[in-house]
Formats: sequence, C-alpha cells, structure tokens
Amino acid sequence: MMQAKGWWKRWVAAGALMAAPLLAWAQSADPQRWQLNMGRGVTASSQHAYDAHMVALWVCVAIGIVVFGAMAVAVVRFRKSKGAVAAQFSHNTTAELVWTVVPVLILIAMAWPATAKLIAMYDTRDSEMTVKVTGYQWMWKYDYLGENVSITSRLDREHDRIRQSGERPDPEKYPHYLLEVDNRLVLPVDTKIRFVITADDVIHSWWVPALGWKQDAIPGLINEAWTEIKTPGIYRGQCAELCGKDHAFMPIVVEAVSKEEFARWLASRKPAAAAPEAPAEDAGEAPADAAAPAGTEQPADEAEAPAEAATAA
Ligand SMILES: [Cu+2]
Repeated sequence: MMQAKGWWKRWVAAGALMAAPLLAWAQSADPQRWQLNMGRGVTASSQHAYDAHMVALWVCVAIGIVVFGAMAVAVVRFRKSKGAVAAQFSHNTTAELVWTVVPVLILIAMAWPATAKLIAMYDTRDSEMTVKVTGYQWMWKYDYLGENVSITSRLDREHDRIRQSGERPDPEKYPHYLLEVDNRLVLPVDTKIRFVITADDVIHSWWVPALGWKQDAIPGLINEAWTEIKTPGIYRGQCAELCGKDHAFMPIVVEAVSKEEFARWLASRKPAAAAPEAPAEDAGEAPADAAAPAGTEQPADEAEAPAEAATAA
C-alpha cells in the first residue's frame, strides 16, 4: 500500500513538472521570481527563440512519453514473475532502420525552422539606426552612430554604495537592486536598430533577455546584432561574460520609448544643440532625462565626423 502511494505522488509530481511550461506562458518580459520557462521577450527574435524552444520542448515531452511508456509496458507486462522469457535475437534490420530514420526526420523538422530563425537573427540589413556598444570594466558605453550622441551607463551610485557598505537593501525601495543604471539606453520602438558591439579591456557580453539574444563584446572585434522592440517599456539585463571582480555590477537597462519621444530625447542629448542654448531652456522637455541625470555626454565635439571615429580602437 505504501509503495503504491509513493508511486502516485511521483506521477503527480511528474505531471506538475510537465505542466509547468504551460503555467509560465503568461508572464512579463523580465524574468520573474520562480519563473519556470523562458520569457517571450518583446522582439521578433525573442519570440522566434521562444517558439523554437517550445517546439523542442514538446518534441522532447512526446519522445519522453513514448520511450518511458514503452519501458513501463515492458517492465510491467514482461516481468520475470509473470514467466516472461527473453527473446534471443540480436539484430533487427527493420527496427534499426526505424530508430535511425525517425530521429533524423525529427531533427530535420526541428533544424529547418530553427535555421531560418537563426539567419534572421543575424540579418542586420535595412536597419534604421546603429548603436555602438562598448564594454568596459565595469560599465557600458553607447554611441548613437552618426548622431554625435554618446552615453556611459553604469551601476546606479546608490546601489553601488549599498552593495559596498554591506547593508541589506530594502526590496520595497529598490525593487531592481543592482539592476539599475545612471543612464539608461534609450531606444525607439518599431525601429530596426543595429548594434555593433565591442569592448575596451576584456571580453564582456551584452545581454538583455527580453530582446532575445546576447552578444559577446570582444576587444579588437566588432560583433553585430539587431533588434526591433515592439512594446515600450524598461528591459533589464546584465553582462553575461565573466569579466572581472565587478562582473556582477554592470547591469544594462534599455528604455524603449515611442519614436517621437526618442527623437526629443536624442535632440536633447546632442552636444551641438545643448551648447549654444545654454541652461534651463530645454528643462523638462525630455521625459527620460528625469530618471537619467545628464552630464555624461562626451566633450562637445564640433567636428562633423560621426562619433565612431573618435571612439574606435
Ligand atoms: Cu562585463
């Protein structure tokens, strides 16, 4: 009796595990506590990754049911106590063909759409703007290429102070503890944005899960990626390559805003526009600025050359 009860519990647990991905379907872009499945994200790439993942998951579930079901039948129906006698054959050409061809077909069926999605992820053509991402120990720099706008983005100073003081942060006051920066990367929605990604010192990796990819930032090398964010919002990520002692403290915060809002923000950040009109005039115009204190622009560079010339290498 006890035995039977134990089995029952195990089956319930197995069932709950299999249903878990279903429960996780309704979720937001950023990872949640106890989230059991990957998120759908907010871009076509992230949706593609999610779809490919779910296809693979359900294929695995089906194969698991068939294999373990067959094993269960074999164990129960052909057990020794029932007088089963093992068959003596050692080869069966038909069976061998079937268990070779069927997995190959399954793999092809999965690889075909996955390859198409992978190719799409690396197709940076027809992008409307380019952001150069540079990893440093331990912060990020973003250059809006051709716009003469650069920002550095590092761990929020207050978060940095708390982590070094040994205090326990109040989760109510700091819901995104260690995941907040001084200057967010502001991006427009519904715009194909190309990223060129590199690093200045060691290898970092730029990763915002909601965008659906991560890309290594390697000194002396330019990696490419692109995104087209569908939903305005704030999306957080982190450096995903162990890059030194403060690897855990170089978060990424993307603030996706409407195209109009982005245009206003970009204009407010241009050194050429900011310099002559001096103080006060534009105050309060750009909403993103409230959260992101100014003062990190590069020294006003009167040259017409795009910002990349100054920051390359
Ligand atoms: Cu890093």
